[in-house]
Amino acid sequence: MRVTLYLRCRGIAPGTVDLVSTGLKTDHRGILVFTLPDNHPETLRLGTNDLTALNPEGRVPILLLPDGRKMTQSGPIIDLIESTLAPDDDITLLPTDPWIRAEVQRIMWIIAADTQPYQNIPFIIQAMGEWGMVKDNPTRHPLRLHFIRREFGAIENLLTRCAGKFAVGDSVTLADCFLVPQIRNALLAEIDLPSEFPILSTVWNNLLDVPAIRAVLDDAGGIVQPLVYDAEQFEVYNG
Ligand SMILES: N[C@@H](CCC(=O)N[C@@H](CS)C(=O)NCC(=O)O)C(=O)O
Repeated sequence: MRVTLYLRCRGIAPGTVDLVSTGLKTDHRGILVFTLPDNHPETLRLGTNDLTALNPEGRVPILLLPDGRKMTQSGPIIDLIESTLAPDDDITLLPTDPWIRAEVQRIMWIIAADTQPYQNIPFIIQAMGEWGMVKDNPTRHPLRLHFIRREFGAIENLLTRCAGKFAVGDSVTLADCFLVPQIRNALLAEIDLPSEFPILSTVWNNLLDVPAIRAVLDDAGGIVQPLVYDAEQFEVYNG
């Protein structure tokens, strides 16, 4: 979703980057596993729908270049696409001023490095089932709530100085593209944004008024992150 938000907010012409939906399967723990889509030329060429054939991490997003090279990780993918575009000072999602640019990147890194991996539901399900972590509802697990609250608290503090209408100033930046999916996850965890993180909540409401962002959220199932594990299979696994 970070990359999709970037593409839409940057106004990149549809078709410049084709978005391909992955397939999905569920493993014995109820964890959703991304697969290569049936009948995609790359799936047919590889003769498997195992996503690790394209990305050894088994994660999305993956950017396929026409010459066959593949890039992974949302930040470098965005960077690579941006480097192919003519500069457009009207739609810059990464400001040129060094300090403001670093402020944007700081929020991106807090989300990508310090928040998302620790609240990732597959990781939480595995830690409960295999490494003795306290058992609880995966979406509201204390570990998940802890990391979202800890890092959103830090971001709220930063926003007192850098936020305008959006996370950094009055234009949408990559900081917002990284925040949006994490906020959806916080809403799935039933975190009360307005009372716990009022500035972040105001920024979120402003982001929801941006048509490009609303369109991406609508395509992805709404404002709240939909459930991303098979609850029945999880019950069987978790006992
Ligand atoms: N740091 C990676 C995170 C990618 C990531 O975690 N993607 C999720 C989907 S939103 C995924 O593929 N999860 C599957 C898994 O964790 O096995 C990035 O920014 O691209």
